[in-house]
Amino acid sequence: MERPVYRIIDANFNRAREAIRTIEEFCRFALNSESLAGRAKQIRHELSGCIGSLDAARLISSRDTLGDVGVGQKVDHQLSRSDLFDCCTAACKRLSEALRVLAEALRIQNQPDAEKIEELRYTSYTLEKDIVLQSNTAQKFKKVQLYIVITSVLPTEVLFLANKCIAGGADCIQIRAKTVDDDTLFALAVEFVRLCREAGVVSIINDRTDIAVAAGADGVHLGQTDLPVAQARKLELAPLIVGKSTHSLEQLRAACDEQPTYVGLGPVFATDTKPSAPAVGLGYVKQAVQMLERHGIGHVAIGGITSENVDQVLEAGARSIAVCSAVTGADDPAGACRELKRKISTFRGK
Ligand code: TZP
Ligand code: MG
Repeated sequence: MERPVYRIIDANFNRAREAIRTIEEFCRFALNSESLAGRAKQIRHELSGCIGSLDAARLISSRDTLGDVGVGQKVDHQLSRSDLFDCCTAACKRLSEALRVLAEALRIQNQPDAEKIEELRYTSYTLEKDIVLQSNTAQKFKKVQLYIVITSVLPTEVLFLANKCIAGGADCIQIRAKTVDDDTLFALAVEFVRLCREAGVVSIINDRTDIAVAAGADGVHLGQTDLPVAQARKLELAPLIVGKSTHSLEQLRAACDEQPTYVGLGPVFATDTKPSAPAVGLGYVKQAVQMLERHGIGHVAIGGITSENVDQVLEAGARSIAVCSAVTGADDPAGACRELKRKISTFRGK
């Protein structure tokens, strides 16, 4: 191969390796995602494997940084980054550019390696997509402190309560209307999503990924017998928050493998809203929060929580609190939300 070809391969191998390392560090340290970091690592190793089959001595001897006319050439904003996500996004773009150049240059003499690099380019596009979806939904859910579940099946009541919860400062609201016809639920969901969006409140639909996606909701909440998380994700048209209920450590471990945006932990206390489920207790909340934080997955503690006992749940480590009857059954649902928010803020020392 001619020297310029070696120079191009050397430069773009370095560029790609540095970019994939930046992506890996973001997945590992910012997203806490073992699976995304593992996928980035795999790309890094496969890339090194491809380049390793070339003549390493010739590659390095062809390097001429001092004589490179491109060194130091900058365009406006080339180096401006607003946050780590921005760094990762820039690295994803740089990675695909470098892989494309590598494939073109390798094609001159080494068709199998060129093909392999092309495969890596496509693998990296999917990785970029999954990183963006995960970051976007995790960021949105991180802001949720008070999550209200509305179980009514009467559309006017659902919208009335949603308005009250918004006025009271709820950060996220879920519609849990299990016995409503699809057309009615869809129309309700559209109106509910509009209300929530205008107020900057996260909107979630229980059970029904199809309705959540069709209505443009921020997310769907899945129970143990609903669609698996991966299948729900196949339906998303925009980043979709996916929540998963758990009632035991065994279910929690399985949920960690599924990588939802957040996991429901409950019922923390026995509750008439879900009478069939035995209470999991505060010990479960404590253990689960620790395990989920290690996996970069959010959580919400749910079940029998009121302004009287919310401090115990916060003490156990819960950062997001879900409440149904203590708000929706209150004479003043907005006031009940405000009181819960006040307790959460006081606990956090704000
Ligand atoms: N999942 C676990 S407990 C529960 C759900 C949906 C019901 C929570 O309702 P409440 O009235 O806040 O106890
Ligand atoms: Mg369900």
